Amino acid sequence: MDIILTVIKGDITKVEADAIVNAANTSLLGGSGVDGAIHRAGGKDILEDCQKIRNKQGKCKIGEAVITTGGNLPAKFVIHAVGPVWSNGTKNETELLTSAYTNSLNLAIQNNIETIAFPNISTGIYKFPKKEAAIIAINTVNSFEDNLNIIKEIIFVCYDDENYTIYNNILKK
Ligand code: AR6
Repeated sequence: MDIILTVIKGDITKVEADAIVNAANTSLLGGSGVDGAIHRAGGKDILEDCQKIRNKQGKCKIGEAVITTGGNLPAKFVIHAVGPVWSNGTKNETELLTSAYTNSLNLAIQNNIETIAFPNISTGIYKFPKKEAAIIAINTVNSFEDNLNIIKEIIFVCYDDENYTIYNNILKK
């Protein structure tokens, strides 16, 4: 069955999906941008889960992802994915951003998540060029194979107008 792809403009902390994805950093202990917004809106249970994960496995590597409760958010889970910092394409940024999306989707399947919402990972503070990041995000989810047919809908949540326009233009084609 095909996965439905949706693009919306808005604040991901308000999205009623089974899981929302956080653009986290390797510390998993919060930050600014969407990470700050998720921890603020979701409350202390999210940070507590992150701390437990830190105690068990240490930091989260770039391109990897971990899952916690959604705390007070409408979403049941938060998947914390760590995207790469843009360094002019010299540090495997494309592969690492692809992995951040793929590992998030794999965690979704493992947790029976049917609807998952992504922010535009790495395109804020981490300065990944927005158009390239959108192409990577869309190609990665389009080529992702969910043989168990668990994921029903993937929502791209764009916060800024520029990303929203870019996503709509790519998906129109
Ligand atoms: N809902 C949806 N998208 C948002 C929201 C929101 N509430 N707030 C911002 N965005 P960024 P990064 C968009 O900087 O580039 C943090 O400090 C924003 O417009 O949040 O991956 C972490 O702890 C942009 O398009 O994440 C890391 O240290 C996108 O989310 C670092 O920033 C990602 O921007 C990660 O940097």
